[in-house]
Amino acid sequence: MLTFDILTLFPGMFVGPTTESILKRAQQAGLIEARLHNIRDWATDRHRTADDAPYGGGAGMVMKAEPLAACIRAVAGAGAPPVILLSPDGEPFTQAIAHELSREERIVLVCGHYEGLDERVREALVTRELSIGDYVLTGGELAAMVVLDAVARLVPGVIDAESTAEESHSDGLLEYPHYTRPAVWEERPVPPVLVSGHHGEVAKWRRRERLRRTLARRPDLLARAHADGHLTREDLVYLADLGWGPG
Ligand code: 58G
Repeated sequence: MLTFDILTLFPGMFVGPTTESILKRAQQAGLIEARLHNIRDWATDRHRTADDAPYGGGAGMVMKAEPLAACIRAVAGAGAPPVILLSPDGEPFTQAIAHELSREERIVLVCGHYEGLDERVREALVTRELSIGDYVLTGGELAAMVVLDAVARLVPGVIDAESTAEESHSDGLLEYPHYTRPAVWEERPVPPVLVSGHHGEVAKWRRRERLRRTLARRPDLLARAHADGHLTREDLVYLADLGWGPG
């Protein structure tokens, strides 16, 4: 069982993603749990203030240290789980990090808002900072949902084990193209090899499609896959035909 504790000023944003489809089923099956905590509940003043103006001046507001710290401490407890802040300044989130996090018992996800949070909370309580990509969002919630989804689907039992082992990025290559009925759609036939019944030929075709696509779209991944020993001699022969060579 993997528990996600999500700290946010807007718990309602998580309703759809956590109450529909696969994450809903995974929670019902007791494989994961997503618990929402409203940071504002930890503000102690009459107006339940969670933000304030920045010292030194400047635009926007900053999340106050006390409510956020109280919330993190109450939720993290004694177990010392990873406390992850979603931010554009974070380490790039990858499939390898998703795998690593899927082996935790508990993960605390902190969603910042406004211009950010008081730096002292980051120093004192945040153990890891992740970014889902080089763009800025209005809050960390959407980034937290991306991490939640990518990690939850790797927890054993959440989805078919075969599809996570085979998929794009676990061996560093992009996926092969998929087809289903009808056999011809708007004059476009399914590649004949897929309906031939020759399983060996299908596997070979799919491997080549993956190599071809990765070369065309993400040559950086191909170089990495080679360095990591994911390419066979046969792969290298095919890639040489396409004009690719390692370095
Ligand atoms: C410091 C600075 C702490 C994630 C800003 C917190 C979150 C993009 C991503 C913040 C985000 C990403 C303020 C609003 C971060 C907060 C939040 N934007 N690329 N926005 O993963």
